Amino acid sequence: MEDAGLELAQLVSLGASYDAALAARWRVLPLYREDQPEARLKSLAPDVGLVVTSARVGLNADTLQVLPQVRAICSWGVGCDALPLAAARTRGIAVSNTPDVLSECVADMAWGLLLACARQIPEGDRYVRSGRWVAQGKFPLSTQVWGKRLGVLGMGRIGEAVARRGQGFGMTVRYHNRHARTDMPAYGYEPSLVELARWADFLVVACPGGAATRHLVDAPVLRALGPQGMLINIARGSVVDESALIPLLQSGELGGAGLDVFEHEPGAPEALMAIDRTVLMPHAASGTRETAGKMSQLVVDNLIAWQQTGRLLTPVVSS
Ligand code: 8YV
Repeated sequence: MEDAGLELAQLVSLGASYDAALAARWRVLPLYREDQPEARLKSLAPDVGLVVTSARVGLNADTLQVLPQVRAICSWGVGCDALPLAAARTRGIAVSNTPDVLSECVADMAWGLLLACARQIPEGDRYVRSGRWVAQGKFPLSTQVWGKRLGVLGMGRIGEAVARRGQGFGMTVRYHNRHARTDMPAYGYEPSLVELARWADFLVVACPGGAATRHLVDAPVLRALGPQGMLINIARGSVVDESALIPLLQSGELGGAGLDVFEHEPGAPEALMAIDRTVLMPHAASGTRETAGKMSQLVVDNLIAWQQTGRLLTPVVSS
């Protein structure tokens, strides 16, 4: 037993049955019931040995600093940009996330946004509901999807699931990554993101967030994607420079954008809402009942594995 007697601080609920599974094994502090869970966590400091959080809620490095007993942080979600990875590494604290189980649903959402943007589905829906179909007649022509060029920024597990769907649509796929992947001969590697954007009809952002990728998709990349091109982001808002994106969409120098994530969440800039060629979602790409359950189960399984073996099932390996 790695953690006999340790307290487990829950900054987020995993759902009733998963919370109960935790409470059956550990002394749980359900801090998600409080107004300011992290502030409360700081005040409880000394006895907390395990922390359950999420990709969105995260954990601050300065909170970790006042928690001397913490041995493991288990996060719900794949993104690690809100987790104190450097501080955890220095102190030998194990950190897990929930990769793989969400990749297919996130890729589905990328495709939902891509199809919605290209075929103008939300616009068509508004056209029908507002009576303009009857009053004004035929809906304007939209953009073909099948057989087009799909660019993927970040060929990780989610990028791969996005690319696989592209093959079903008869698309040619290229990607940009820090390194070319030798295990993916079907997809072309493009060392320059601007060149990938110039080539692509649709550019899907699927790379991790954080300082290393901040504003990677900037004005030159968006200009290269061009008036017929469309940007899809299911990764992190921080990867796209919104102050460059908005004027290019307004002027028509970029064809459209399907966005599940934004620089300042919750919420999206009014300017993006005012543009017809955007499709906006409230950071919900992984948000299906099925996947949320798998993510919660994986958090519980990570904690049990850590308790029984001292090892996490899906540790975050930070570079
Ligand atoms: C989650 C996500 O909805 O996994 C991630 O990194 O962004 C989403 O799947 C959410 O952020 C988890 O808290």
